[in-house]
Amino acid sequence: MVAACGGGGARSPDAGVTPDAPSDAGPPGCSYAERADTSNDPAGDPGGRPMAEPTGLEIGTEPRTLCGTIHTGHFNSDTGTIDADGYRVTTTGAVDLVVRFAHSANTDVEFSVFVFDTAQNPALLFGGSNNTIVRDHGAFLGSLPPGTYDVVVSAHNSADLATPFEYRVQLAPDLPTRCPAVTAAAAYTEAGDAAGTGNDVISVDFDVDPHFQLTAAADAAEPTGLTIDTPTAVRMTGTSANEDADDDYMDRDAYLVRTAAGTTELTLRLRWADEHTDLNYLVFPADQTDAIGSSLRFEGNEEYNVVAVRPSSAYWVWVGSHDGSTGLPATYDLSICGSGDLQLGSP
Ligand SMILES: [Ca+2]
Ligand SMILES: [Ca+2]
Ligand SMILES: [Ca+2]
Ligand SMILES: [Ca+2]
Repeated sequence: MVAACGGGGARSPDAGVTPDAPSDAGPPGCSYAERADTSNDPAGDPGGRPMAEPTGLEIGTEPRTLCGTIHTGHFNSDTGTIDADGYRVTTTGAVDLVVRFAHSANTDVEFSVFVFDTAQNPALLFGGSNNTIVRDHGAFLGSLPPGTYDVVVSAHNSADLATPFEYRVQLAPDLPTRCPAVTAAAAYTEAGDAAGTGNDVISVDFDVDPHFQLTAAADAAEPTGLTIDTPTAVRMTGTSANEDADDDYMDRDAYLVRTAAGTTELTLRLRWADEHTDLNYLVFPADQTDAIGSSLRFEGNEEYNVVAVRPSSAYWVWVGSHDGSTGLPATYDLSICGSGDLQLGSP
């Protein structure tokens, strides 16, 4: 029973065995392999009786990997869709998920994974696309109540491609143990903010375009010297000062970190004490102002999200206290975990 999924290099090391894997699991590392491209697009031509493929997979209990191909030859010029592939899955309990995807396109395409309910007019529940910088893989979080869902994988472009390409989508349980807050001593403590706003770097104002801009000041991201690898999570700590910048934020703190050679994804967990303080974070490629990741909730005293990154690269992690925050100055802890969990196996 378990052999169908064994031996793949693409699975997370803690994936364990996969009981009840369907016999059509396909290549190593795949829990299910696409079978019916021409009819698996739930938004396709009704005359073709399209429907998501019945994978028989339960998700949320252990990592499940869907393997498929973005096929060519049925480009939809109205929507720019190269191919869309739907997969029907179930959950028996309420689940928190981390969804990862990777693909092998050799040209720049928009690649998306969306999760819908199975109503006659399906509702989009959550999903994600490749970001503007990291094009070949991505990750996002979502939660589902017990039920049946369609995972729709799609790729968009201005024209059809010359050649098809492979992809993998992993739906893994996002357990509290995956990236818990680090309780060990901080590996880095904010250093450059004592005399004002020396580390602010980016102004965030949703009333102006672009929303993210370099500040006019001669400030700089703090060079933490930290490299985020996959075995060891790091903790950083800082203070959000009671200091009102001329944007949507009070104090803003930017930190320069690097990713290790095997790190393709970061999970960031930002915590502070007072739930009336509203701290947010953003992730930018170093020296750029296009954010590739964020967590911008308005309630509670924790922000938590994942962001796809490139290995061996430099990033700015920016932490700000939103205007209207009370309880400043507020100390905060930022735990960052690196992952290299999903790689596209050799096609
Ligand atoms: Ca396909
Ligand atoms: Ca299809
Ligand atoms: Ca600060
Ligand atoms: Ca600052």
